[in-house]
Amino acid sequence: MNHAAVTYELIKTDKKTGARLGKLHTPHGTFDTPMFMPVGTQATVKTMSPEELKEMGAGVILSNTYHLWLRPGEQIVEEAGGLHKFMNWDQGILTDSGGFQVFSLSKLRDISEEGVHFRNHLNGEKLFLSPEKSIAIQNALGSDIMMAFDECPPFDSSFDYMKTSVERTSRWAERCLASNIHPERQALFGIVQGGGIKELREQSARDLTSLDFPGYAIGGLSVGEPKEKMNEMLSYTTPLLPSNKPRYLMGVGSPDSLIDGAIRGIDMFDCVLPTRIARNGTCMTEHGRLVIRNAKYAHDFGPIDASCDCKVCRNYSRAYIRHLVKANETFGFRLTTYHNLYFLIKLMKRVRAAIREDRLLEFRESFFDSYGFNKP
Ligand code: PRF
Ligand code: ZN
Repeated sequence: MNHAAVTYELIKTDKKTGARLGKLHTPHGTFDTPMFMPVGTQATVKTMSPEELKEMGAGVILSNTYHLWLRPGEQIVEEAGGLHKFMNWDQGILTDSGGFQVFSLSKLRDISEEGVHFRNHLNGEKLFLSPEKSIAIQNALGSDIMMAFDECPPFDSSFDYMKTSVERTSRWAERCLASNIHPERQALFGIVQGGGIKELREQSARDLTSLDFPGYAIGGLSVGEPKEKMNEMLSYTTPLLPSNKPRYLMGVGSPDSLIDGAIRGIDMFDCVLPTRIARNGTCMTEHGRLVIRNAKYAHDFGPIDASCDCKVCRNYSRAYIRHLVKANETFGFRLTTYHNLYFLIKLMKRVRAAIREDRLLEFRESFFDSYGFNKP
């Protein structure tokens, strides 16, 4: 009997690639992997109701320690009975630790061994976040999967800075593990850093795997480096991680990177991309990105994507959605968001079917051709 909050069941490894078919068992359900997790930064996946998320097949959603700590405050979420009850979501929730958000949202910050001093991006107030504080907030939120408090340095940081940072992130990871008061119902994942430097990725993976986390994330990628570099680092890093634990690539959600990540043994992904581009009227389709504001769709009464069977594509036209988006009507953004999330959730289903049927590389080839990634 395994009493860990979250466990990974490996069903099949693709012989030609490193891709894995598996199941993630959590206190709020079991989810097929590889999977894409929609982002609900402020305890809502922007414009979507939990009922819609369930209907489209979302399993685990992501939320943010940093945002919920500042507003409404984790005590209010705890008083509600935890984040699941607060937002009426009975499936999985993963919370990011706040480290990455401090680095991306706050210009003024001061990192020390103890933690990070910075200013609230909403009102300028002085704040402090540490491994212990991040875990205390995540324990109060009650997420199924908590992330360790890490530093994600710029990709082009010097070797010396990157090494100092990786070593501190490892010490922080140990402090995070020691301060989790609910290990039986909240799993804590470690985050491998090391930028584009193999030696440091190896050091980071070695440090973290020796701490025996129930899952591992790969952080510090998709931060502006070329895609080839990200794939090279993934090919190098995933084999350093134990095969009986889930692997999560943080902040990656473009269709090509989801497929290329799965090929390299990644099981979980999250990204604001599908929801963010939806809110400026960009849709993901089988034939690449479609900018719904474009004049050429004014008289187009066909669906966003003829090969999509989502409720938006079954009921609403490009011309109608274009009108709503141009008129800044909220309903337009709900429709594009629903379609984009459905598209990525279905893409992961297709990836899983391809792994099951030993045709992932062939699927990659035909999807890339159709989406336009193979164009010269
Ligand atoms: N660390 C954390 N969250 C993240 C990242 C990271 O490196 C990234 C990098 N792509 C996205 N979100 N904690
Ligand atoms: Zn659709």
